[in-house]
Amino acid sequence: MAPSQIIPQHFPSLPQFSHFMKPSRFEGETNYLEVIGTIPPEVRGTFYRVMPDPHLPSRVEDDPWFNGDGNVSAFCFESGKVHFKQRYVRTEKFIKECKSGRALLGKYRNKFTDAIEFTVRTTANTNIVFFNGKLLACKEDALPYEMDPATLETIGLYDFNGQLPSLTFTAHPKLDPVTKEFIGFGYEAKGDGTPDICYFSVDPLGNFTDLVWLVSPVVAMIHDFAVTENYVLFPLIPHTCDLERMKAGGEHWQWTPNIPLYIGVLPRRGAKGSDIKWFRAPNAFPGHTSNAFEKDGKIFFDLPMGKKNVFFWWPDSQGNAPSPQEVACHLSRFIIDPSSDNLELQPAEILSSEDVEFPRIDERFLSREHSHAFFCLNDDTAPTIWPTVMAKMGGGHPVYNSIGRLNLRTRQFDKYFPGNKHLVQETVFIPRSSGAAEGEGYLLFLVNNYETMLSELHLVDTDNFTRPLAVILLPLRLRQGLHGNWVDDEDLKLARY
Ligand code: V55
Ligand code: FE
Repeated sequence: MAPSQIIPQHFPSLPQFSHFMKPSRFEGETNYLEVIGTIPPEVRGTFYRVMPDPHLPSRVEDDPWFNGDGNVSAFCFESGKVHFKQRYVRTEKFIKECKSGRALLGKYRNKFTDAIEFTVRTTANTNIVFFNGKLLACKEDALPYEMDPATLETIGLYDFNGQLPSLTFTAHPKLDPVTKEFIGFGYEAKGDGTPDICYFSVDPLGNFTDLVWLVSPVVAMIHDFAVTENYVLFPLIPHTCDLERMKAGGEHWQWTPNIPLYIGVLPRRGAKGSDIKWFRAPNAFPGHTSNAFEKDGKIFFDLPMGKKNVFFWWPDSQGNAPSPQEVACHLSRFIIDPSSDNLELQPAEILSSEDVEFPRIDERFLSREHSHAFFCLNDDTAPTIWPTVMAKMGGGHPVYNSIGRLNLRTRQFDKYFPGNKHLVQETVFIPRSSGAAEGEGYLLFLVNNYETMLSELHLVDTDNFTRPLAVILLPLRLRQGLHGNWVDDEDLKLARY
């Protein structure tokens, strides 16, 4: 790709840029969204979520969904009303491309294909998390960008006041609900293709208490992780990186079916890098983590897993990848003895036969034994009118038509169906009150409506799971996003000194 390459001023006719997936590219605000039903006044706070949303046509014709610019939506719930705001993260990439009026970034996580040299080339497009008064837009290839929680203005890169030496930071940090510690890591932490992992723990005042450098057995993607009271767990997705391939203009990631699924287990406190144990299971795709906890000296680790390459747009060395329809994930449970020297894991137990991903729990139980999990669900028994949806869907993203809830004690699985021309995005769980029982509260998620080609928010009471309490209508279409979080008004006040 020559730096002078002429880029068309329209998006290519490819699934990831078409129909509902046509970049939304909207910034601004709309107050008093239309509400059908009622929003309980005790639902007070802001739902933040982020979507990859290319602000300009890319230099790479078949650019994957994952490479779009982070565009952050905020839905502020106040006295039963909802106000909407949306703003792109002002990354170095976004700012420089705005100035030159054309795309400058090259392929996903391949700096050798860029038109110019960036200091930081992240799109900050994967998650938006709140910790200690800071709102952080995260992508795993760089440090997060801090944003103003009220205005969504970008403040700048955040390195925990100089305490984080890693070049990267996960998009899935965890908050221990008991100790209020913030736990994170970066991988490829010393640069592209390096096996170094930087694990760290931050106290509630923002001071680092643990920082451990680890070495990964393979340079593989570590998208999500899990924490228990005393351990951290790092599942490696068997997509591996090769710097030489990148220099030749190839992909950062290649599906590698001949390596095991590694799960690194490290004590959370006071550990050295050599304390990590890399447990092994047969090759598989570990998805997002649901939760992990300790019981009877063992670690229970729950996560949806797929047999096939879920990131089908990054094929194996032969160019092989499954078709999107072949990919399915089932909630699975590893039981790990952290004291064992036998690193071969027993096969994971399949906890439910439903096809699920994007697990969420009542995060007041994160790292402790939980009894409920919520998911995006692919329910092939539901009456979705697939020809209508498929014709307008675009593509290149996961497809889920329902929300699921699994009770881990009874194994009962409940389903919420948003409508027959609708798909769902990731849900968040909102406790009914700070003292409410586990799983008692509300689910809130975006719904893609393929009849109106607009977005909606559905608010569902966990006590009446099959019907929405409120449907909140947006006057615009928000393409498929990744992750988001509910931030309670009490916590948001931390940001308003
Ligand atoms: C994921 C998403 C990313 C990424 C790496 O969902 C992994 C997984 C939106 O970007 O860069
Ligand atoms: Fe993720």
